[in-house]
Amino acid sequence: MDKQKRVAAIHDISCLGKCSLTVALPVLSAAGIETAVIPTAVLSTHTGGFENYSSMDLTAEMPKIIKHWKSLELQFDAVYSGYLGSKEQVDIVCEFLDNFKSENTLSVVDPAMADNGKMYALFDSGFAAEMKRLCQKADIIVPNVTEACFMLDKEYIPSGYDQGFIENMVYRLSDLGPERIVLTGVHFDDKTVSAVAYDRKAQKMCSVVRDRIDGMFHGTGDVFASALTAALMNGKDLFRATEIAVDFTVGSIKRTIASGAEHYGVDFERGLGEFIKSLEK
Ligand code: PXL
Repeated sequence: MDKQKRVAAIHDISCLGKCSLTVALPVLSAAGIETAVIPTAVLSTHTGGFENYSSMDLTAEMPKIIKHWKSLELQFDAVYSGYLGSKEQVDIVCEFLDNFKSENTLSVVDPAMADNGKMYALFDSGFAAEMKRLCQKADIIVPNVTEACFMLDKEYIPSGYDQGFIENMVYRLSDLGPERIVLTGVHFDDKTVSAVAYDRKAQKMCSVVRDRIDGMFHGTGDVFASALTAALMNGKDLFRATEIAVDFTVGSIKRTIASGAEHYGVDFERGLGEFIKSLEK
């Protein structure tokens, strides 16, 4: 039997709302991956669309967890980070990569901080420069178009851009350092949404295009990035992993709509079976 893969997932715990660690953990675990976690904060809900949420910052705890892990001489096949609460937490994750990233460790950074042209509630636009520092150290980054615009100091355009605009954006993101980019939420027109994956070494770019579904679905960035990481850890190449992650995310949105329930995040759970089957193919 192959050695089991181990991933360090560094995100917040939003207790309700299905994002960050409450998505990363089940998705990676279902994909057969041991998942160690460094929680960055505990919030009663995520900050998108809820009010009066509680929030406890865990910045002070993070170095203690990392110090203990160092003493255990752990090795990780991937380090997967997402929502970080402050510049200090970016510094901690950068240092974590310096300490734990070996030749065989993949670093996946989802610069979770913005969507639909706006930074999330607890950030100002200055935070994009901090996140950019972390992206510079990553092997793969998974920004949406808003996050990419903030990191590249580009004006956000919601839709209708051409292939050249997006290609240029992807090349500039790759110039920051990461060899592979997966840009999400790309609206080439009003009817479709694409994920654009680029592999600099292979000099290849590929778009996974699906029908656009209207509405705001929180946590889909985390569902996507977690599924992508899981697929890569299961030996899929970047383009197949992107396709698997897109279909898992789209399926989760469709189930959420079809069940008509008041949704606190998308129904990814009932797609896990099919997701695992797609990893086995
Ligand atoms: O899904 C991104 C995310 C993660 N964590 C928290 C958030 C958000 C998006 O709003 O608020 C706390």
